[in-house]
Amino acid sequence: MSNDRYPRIRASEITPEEVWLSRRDWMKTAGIAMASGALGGLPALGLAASPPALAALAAKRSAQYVVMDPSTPEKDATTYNNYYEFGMDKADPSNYAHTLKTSPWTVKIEGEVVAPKTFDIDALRKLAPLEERVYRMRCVEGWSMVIPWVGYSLSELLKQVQPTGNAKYVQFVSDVQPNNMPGLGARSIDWPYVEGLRLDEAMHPLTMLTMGMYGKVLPNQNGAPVRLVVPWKYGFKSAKSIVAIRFVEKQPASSWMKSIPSEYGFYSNVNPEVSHPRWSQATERRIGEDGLFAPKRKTLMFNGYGNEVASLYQGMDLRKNF
Ligand SMILES: Nc1nc2c(c(=O)[nH]1)N[C@H]1C(S)=C(S)[C@@H](COP(=O)(O)O)O[C@H]1N2
Ligand SMILES: [Mo]
Repeated sequence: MSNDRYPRIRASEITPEEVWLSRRDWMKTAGIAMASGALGGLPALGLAASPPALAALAAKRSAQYVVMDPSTPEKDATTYNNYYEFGMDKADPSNYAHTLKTSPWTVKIEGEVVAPKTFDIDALRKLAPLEERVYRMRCVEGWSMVIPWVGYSLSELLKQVQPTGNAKYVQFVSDVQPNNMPGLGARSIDWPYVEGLRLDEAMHPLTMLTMGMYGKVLPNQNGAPVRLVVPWKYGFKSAKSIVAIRFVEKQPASSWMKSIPSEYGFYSNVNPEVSHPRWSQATERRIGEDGLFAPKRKTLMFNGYGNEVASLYQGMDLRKNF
């Protein structure tokens, strides 16, 4: 599949972080309005409204899965987001995602399973004990955060539906709400946003079905009411606002592979040795901690989760399977 007929992705989406930020700085300096309403033609949906208070979501802190790095300030983790259904600017999700309708909410488990089931969000919150896990997260754009998530291993849910012998992969489907998502018009992605994992990756205990962060339910901009978190892969694997989980036999489509297959592979493991075709992945900027010109951190293989996950890829060429 070729992508060269016409550019489907806007520059703001694909430029490395530094370039994008300096462009924003330039726009600020030049006095160009930064509100998305002015830039992207999005309606100014309640920009003045204060964010709704989020309900607490109590969880026991995991004994196993807490990284030592200090957590990213909540303010940064909830205002610097990628959620393209709400626009492409980092501030768009926090400005616009209050229109996301998160109740009622169900997640369908379907495909190659003996017992297909639909769970509503209350059932999901009660399905297994909620844990707080502090994970390192790394976006393919070159920035990272450390986030205290609330949820449990996705395997707790998947094992309840008994995958058949044909199930080799799992696909995750985000919601599409045409009236509530001002970013859908961009057409850079073929909605709904979809992602996929191999079955053993989906069943790995680190892979988390996530319903909260910072001790509260997920804010809409972070993927309310339920999302995936896969800490050893680039952030785009962690699909937000999931409505369906499908067991499939063949490697499923993922939105970024469909958009730009030459740049985004199925595996998307964090790997400092495999550069993105247009920028290095050797280092990262930790959001909230470092200034734009502060020294960057070295990116770790599998985002630092090699002890846990390297065995999943034994014998695979991780340059080919990027
Ligand atoms: N449905 C959906 N899920 C998504 C995205 C998106 O645009 N739409 N962006 C991905 C990307 S690129 C990243 S880096 C993370 C960001 O998660 P955060 O905003 O909670 O940090 O969400 C991922 N999940
Ligand atoms: Mo990302």
